[in-house]
Amino acid sequence: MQTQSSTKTSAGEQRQQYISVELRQWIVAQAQAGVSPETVLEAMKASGWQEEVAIKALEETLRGHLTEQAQSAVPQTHEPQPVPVPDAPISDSPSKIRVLDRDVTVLMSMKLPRVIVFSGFMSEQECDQVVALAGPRMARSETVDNLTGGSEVNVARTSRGMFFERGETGVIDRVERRIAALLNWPVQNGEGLQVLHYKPGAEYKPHYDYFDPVHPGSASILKRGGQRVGTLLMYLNTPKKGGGTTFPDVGLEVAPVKGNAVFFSYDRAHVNTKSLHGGAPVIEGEKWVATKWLREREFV
Ligand code: PD2
Ligand code: ZN
Repeated sequence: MQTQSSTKTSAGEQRQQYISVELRQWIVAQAQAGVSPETVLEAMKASGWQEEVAIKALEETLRGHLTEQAQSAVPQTHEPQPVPVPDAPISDSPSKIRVLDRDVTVLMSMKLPRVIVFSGFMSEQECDQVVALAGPRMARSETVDNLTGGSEVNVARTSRGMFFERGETGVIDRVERRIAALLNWPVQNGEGLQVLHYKPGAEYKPHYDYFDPVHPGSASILKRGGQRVGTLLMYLNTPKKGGGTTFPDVGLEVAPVKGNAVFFSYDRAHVNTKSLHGGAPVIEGEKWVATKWLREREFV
């Protein structure tokens, strides 16, 4: 789903801006993290989006998202056939798994929903590196702010999410290879790593990570590599209070601890996977996480 908008710049030349799937995902992530549409609009304008295009992208995306939420409140009837999913080699209950360059500890696992919690998945240094790389990108509008002279824009408070390209830097590439090795799933099937930053009060309301096939926007998203079948959520810091990852169907809450990761899979786009999950409000401190979504096939 890629909408193209054509606008005129002040110089009068024709300029085209694309509303990509990534931008839509980012807008939804901002909304779910509690960032107001006005704030998101300011961030988009500051990073070079024409106001009318930005408003259109926001309206379309949030309207679509609300429809999706309303539809997910309706009991699902059609249950798709299960497909193969990523998984870690824990059938013989190892306490540690050697994953390329690291020993990763298995803290807990459950079958339904399929959830595995790992400790020491990333080193402290890797977490800090990813936050350091992501931070300026979230604040990218500061640079553009200089260009536009829009001093009223407070970038640091607005930009809360970003995506890396797959294999974009050394540390991103290393972490992605580790994910692929741990979960026995090709690197190519992974979406670019997403980083989210939550401040106190911000949360990510319970949702499913798969795309609901009944949603009109899903068809084009699914063309890029099929369904999402698994999520690895990596905690890049430890909030003082709150910010756990919840699985409301089974009353599970995973504590966000720096370097740890929670994996969950869903072999069909259906509530029976019990993969409903959310990010609980941060109560004190802040929260940084990186999300890797895994697709059925190569993500292009
Ligand atoms: O930040 C989280 O805890 C969280 C919770 C639910 C992140 C996601 N979902 C996600 O990135 O999909
Ligand atoms: Zn999620």
